[in-house]
Amino acid sequence: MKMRQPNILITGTPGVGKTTLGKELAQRTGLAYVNIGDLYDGYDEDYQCPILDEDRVVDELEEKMTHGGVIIDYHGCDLFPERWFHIVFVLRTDNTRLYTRLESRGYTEKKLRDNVECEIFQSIYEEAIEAYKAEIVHQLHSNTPEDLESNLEQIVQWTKQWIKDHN
Ligand code: DAT
Repeated sequence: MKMRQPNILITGTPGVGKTTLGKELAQRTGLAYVNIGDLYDGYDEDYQCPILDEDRVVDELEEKMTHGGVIIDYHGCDLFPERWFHIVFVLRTDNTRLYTRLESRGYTEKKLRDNVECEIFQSIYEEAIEAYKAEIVHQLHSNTPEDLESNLEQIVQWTKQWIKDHN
């Protein structure tokens, strides 16, 4: 029988480091990495903002998620079925650092403000604890390269243990 592997959700405000962490984690664990924004975000010309066809995302990923071993990266979390994930990480970054990271992406003043506010109000964390059992939701500091390395080590360790426990 095929080895069981966990599904991991990496979420948080844009710019907190989800993609950096997710891709490296996939390298180190052999799990698959899926960036929802890159794959599915469309663009609403009228409102000048990204739009996501949530039903399509859920339909298209269902089989892969049932199979297991997927890391999902998205700046939102309540669109996915709760049963998909074994663990949820919400990355958190200090406001000034986040501002600098987003500024270098060339975001407009309004988009900068909206995103930094999203982080200050811990909107994604609130969304995560509404959508998933509190026990599986973990916040991680994502300020420095040292944070990145320590987060990677912890999640790799968790993944190994999960695989041991479920096979
Ligand atoms: P996200 O996918 O959440 O939008 P990202 O992975 O693209 O974020 O990272 C945004 C920028 O911040 C990018 O230039 C890499 C940098 N970065 C990511 N994690 C970091 C960390 N722990 N320490 C310092 N810089 C980090």
